[in-house]
Amino acid sequence: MKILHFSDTHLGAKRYGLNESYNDFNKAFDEVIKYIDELKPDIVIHSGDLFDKSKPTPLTLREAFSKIIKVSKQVPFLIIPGNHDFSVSIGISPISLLSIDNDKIKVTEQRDIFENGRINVEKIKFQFDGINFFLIPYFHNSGVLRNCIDQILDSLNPNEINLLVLHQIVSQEVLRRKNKVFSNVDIPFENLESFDFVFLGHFHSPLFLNNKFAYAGSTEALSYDEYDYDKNGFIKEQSKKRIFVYEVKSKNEIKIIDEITLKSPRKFIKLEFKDPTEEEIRSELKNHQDKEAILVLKIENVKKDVIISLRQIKNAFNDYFHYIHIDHKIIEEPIKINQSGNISSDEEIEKQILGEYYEDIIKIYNEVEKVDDDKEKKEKIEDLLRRLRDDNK
Ligand SMILES: [Mn+2]
Repeated sequence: MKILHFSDTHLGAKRYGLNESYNDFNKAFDEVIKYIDELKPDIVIHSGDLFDKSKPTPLTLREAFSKIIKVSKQVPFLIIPGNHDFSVSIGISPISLLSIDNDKIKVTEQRDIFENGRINVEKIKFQFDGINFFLIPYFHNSGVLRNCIDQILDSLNPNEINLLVLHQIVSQEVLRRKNKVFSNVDIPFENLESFDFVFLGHFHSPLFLNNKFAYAGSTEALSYDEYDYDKNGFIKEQSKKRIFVYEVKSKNEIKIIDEITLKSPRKFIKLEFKDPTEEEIRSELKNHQDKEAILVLKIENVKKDVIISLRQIKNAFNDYFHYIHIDHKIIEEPIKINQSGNISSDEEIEKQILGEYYEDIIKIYNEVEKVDDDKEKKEKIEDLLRRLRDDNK
């Protein structure tokens, strides 16, 4: 049996607030659909986060559903809701609409799988060609999840082939790579060893653990840190978005037979700087111009005055990239001592600089703080204020 596994398509997402990014997620999804058509697997697994939000727009719903229904006419489609697909209080996602009157699409929902406080294993188990698929919807509460898994394990027939589809964190390795070392694993993969293979969603980079736990990763990046980058700032080949095709021969022979790197995901370039001058940043950017790429400027130890020039750099180079995302950490300013020998506050320093204009400028500035939703306007006003201040230094 041939299984195609993909995950975390996040349809409807808008990355960095960019309208065009809506299409990026759709394009990646379409590319996967194209491969399903070409590769003709016996079954397709989507391990959660089909949508980015629990209430997708009618347009997002219609586009996704028409494509999945079309696919399901050729091949059974198994899918679980991820944490993005539903709100915990309702326990049901829009995905389950797909399975109404369509036994080629299997969806399991939290709302449907419990009876008298216990899980009804039959509701989450599907059989194809003598192979058992267990589809577990995302659980926010790891206690309930572990309980649920225990009940499935009790009912497992060890002579049959048992495959699990899950949207959770199963290893400290995932938390380490997400920089969330103080969070907890939902269920450790050691507790899942009785399954013959576990198809995972939730973590957005492809990751294998112990030969039988596989995160497919997302099909398009929500954030630049889903990728690893080489020293020139380009995405490393092995961290690119991909889908996996498995062949299930027997309990002990479940292997990848095809691994396809997606072509459509948006390019990212990440340039890192430590305590840079404005000129250093500008000359690096000139070497990397790419209108198709999102440029990430990651800057450590930036001084406050360089932040001002970062905005100017961003404006100057905007047309040379698809988008410029700046991620910076501000360096602590050294303590300033005023004339009377006391430590002077930021407010005092501002008063010294702005002089008689101080009150007026603060008034305008507070107004600016309120127009948070209009970033461009805000940046323009801030720029004007800065110029006014510099002229009066
Ligand atoms: Mn996700």
